[in-house]
Amino acid sequence: MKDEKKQTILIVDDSRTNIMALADLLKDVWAIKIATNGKDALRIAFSEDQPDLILLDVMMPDMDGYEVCKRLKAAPETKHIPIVFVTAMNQAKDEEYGLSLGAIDYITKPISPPIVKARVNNHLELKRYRDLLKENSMVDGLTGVANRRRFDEAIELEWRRALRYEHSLSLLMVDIDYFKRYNDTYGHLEGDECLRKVAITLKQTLKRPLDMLARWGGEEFACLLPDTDAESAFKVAEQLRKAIVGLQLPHESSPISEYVTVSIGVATVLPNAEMHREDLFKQSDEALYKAKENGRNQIFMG
Ligand code: GH3
Ligand code: MG
Repeated sequence: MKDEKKQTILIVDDSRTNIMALADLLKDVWAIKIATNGKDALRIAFSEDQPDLILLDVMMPDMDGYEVCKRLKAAPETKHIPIVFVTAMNQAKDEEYGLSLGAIDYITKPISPPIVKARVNNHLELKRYRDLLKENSMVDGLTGVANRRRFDEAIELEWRRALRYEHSLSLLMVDIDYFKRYNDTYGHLEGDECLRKVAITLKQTLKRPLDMLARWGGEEFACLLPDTDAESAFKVAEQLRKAIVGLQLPHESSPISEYVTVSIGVATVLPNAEMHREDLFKQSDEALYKAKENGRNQIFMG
C-alpha cells in the first residue's frame, strides 16, 4: 500500500550545518533528501521519485530559494509539491513575498525544533490525504486500471516530454471484439468480469514503467508508450493481442475465435509544435477501425 510508504522531505540549504540540524530533527519519522544548491533541488524535484515536501532556504549562491520556488510552482510536474521556506529573512515583507510565490508556510531561523516538526507533520498529513484523494479519483472503478482523467494527465506530460527530447510517442487503442455478443451470451456481470481480466492482463503485459494503460470507456482501452517508435509499438501491440488470446476466455458467439480477442489500432508520432495531441488519437482511432474492418483479432498501423 502506498500510504505505508515513508514520505520524503527534501531539505535545501547551502549550509551543511543547517541541513544536519533539520535532518536530525526529522529523519526518525520521514525519509530525507538533501540539496546544497538550487540546481540540485530542481533536479531532485523533477525526478521520478519526487519529494512530498520541500524545506527551502532563501539565501543561497547562484540561485536563491525564491527562484527555486518560482520554477517549481510554474511547472505542472512540480507545482503540487508543498514548499516551506526556512530562512533567516524574518521581515514581514519577506514572509509575504515567500507566500505570494506559492509556498505553503514560512519558518524563520533560528528555528524552534518542536514547532518545525509539528508544522512539517501537519503539511505532510495534508499531503498524504491529497495524494490519496487524487489516486482514487484517477482509477477506473471496475477494472482498477487508470481512468481517462489519469490518462489525459499522462498524455499531456508525455507529449511535452516528447517535444522537448524529440522522442516519438505511440498510442494503442485496444478494443474487445464482439463484446456486445459476449454480454448477450453470458450476461452483463460476466461481461464485467471479462473486462477486469482483460484490463489486468493488458497491464501486466506492459513492461516499461512509463507505459500506461487506461480504460478509455466501455470495452476500449488506451495504451500510451512514451519514447517508442512504430516498430516497437507494433511489437508491444502484438504481445498484448497474444496475451488476450492466451487467456482463453471462452466466447462462443464470436464469429472469429472460440476465445475473447482484441483488435488494436497503433499510431506513432514525433510531436512538433504544429501538431496537436488530437492527431494522435484520431490516427489510432482510424487504425483501430481498419483493424476491425480487416477481420478483428489483429493490429493495424496508422
Ligand atoms: P466490435 O467487435 O466491432 O468492437 O463489436 P462490439 O460488440 O465489441 O462493439 P459495440 O460497440 O457494438 O458494443 C460494445 C459493448 O460493450 C456494448 C456494451 O454493452 C458493452 N459494454 C460497455 N461497457 C461495459 C461494461 O462496463 N460492462 C459490460 N459488461 N459491458 C460493457
Ligand atoms: Mg468492441
